[in-house]
Amino acid sequence: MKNEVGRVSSTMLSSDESVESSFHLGGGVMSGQVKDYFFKLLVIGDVCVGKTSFVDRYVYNKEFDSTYKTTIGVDFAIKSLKWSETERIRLQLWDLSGQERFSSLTRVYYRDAIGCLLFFDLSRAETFRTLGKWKKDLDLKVHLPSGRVVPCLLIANKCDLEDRAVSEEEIDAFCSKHGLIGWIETSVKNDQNISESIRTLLTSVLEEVKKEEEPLEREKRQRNTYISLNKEIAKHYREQTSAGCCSLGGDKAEIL
Ligand SMILES: Nc1nc2c(ncn2[C@@H]2O[C@H](COP(=O)(O)OP(=O)(O)OP(=O)(O)O)[C@@H](O)[C@H]2O)c(=O)[nH]1
Ligand SMILES: [Mg+2]
Repeated sequence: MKNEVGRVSSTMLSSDESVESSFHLGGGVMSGQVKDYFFKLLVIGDVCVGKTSFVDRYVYNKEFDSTYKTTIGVDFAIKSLKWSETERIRLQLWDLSGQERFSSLTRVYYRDAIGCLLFFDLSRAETFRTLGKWKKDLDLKVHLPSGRVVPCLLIANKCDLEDRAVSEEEIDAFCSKHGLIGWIETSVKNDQNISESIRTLLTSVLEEVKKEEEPLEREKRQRNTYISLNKEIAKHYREQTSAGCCSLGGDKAEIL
């Protein structure tokens, strides 16, 4: 499977419309036999929890690097993947800085997002305690077109480290209380559960998108049935009229 990848510099963010115009985010678009989905996913959480390392590993297959370089504002990366024989997903991953000083910009960064990876560092309890604040901010500022919250998966990163500061029970409780789709342990260092996390989130995102597409598809089907029924009725009246046994005129039948 060949995936297309690329990075867009955060300096381009000043014109965030330029990103939107090249991506019609959300529902699928048919190109030939393949349906293309364009999804914007957010990668959020405190500083130094491993968000950029995760994106670098997933998108560029980069070797793990233990040096820490904080993200300024936001960085984004794109990747295209074959989901099934008939579906392709084009992903935009928005890797946000965990620094407090950028929190006023999250409304702009979150716009049109359709899924979220919420990160914490399993070895630092303080990064777990701030998760409620991140989730609240997310739910306040972005929704699916239906008004539902965007699917959010909790990433418990750095599971390679010996000292765990948070128990599984606490993580479970957080997920049920805050309506997350679930949580998954990852280690960017050991390349553990990286693409599995994305796949888990995308499965939920696709479910949501298909739910949203359903009423539109139903309406289209009903409209087509209605049109073909009308054609049948019109044909019937035309036949009756030309046989001279119907009181309705040909014009009237055509209007139907
Ligand atoms: N042991 C271990 N270290 C990790 C793992 N993932 C990331 N790190 C290290 O954690 C540090 C922070 O990683 P980043 O990916 O830059 O963190 P970030 O969340 O993007 O931080 P900000 O951009 O400041 O918000 C780096 O030194 C990484 O090498 C992991 O799975 N295990
Ligand atoms: Mg970063």
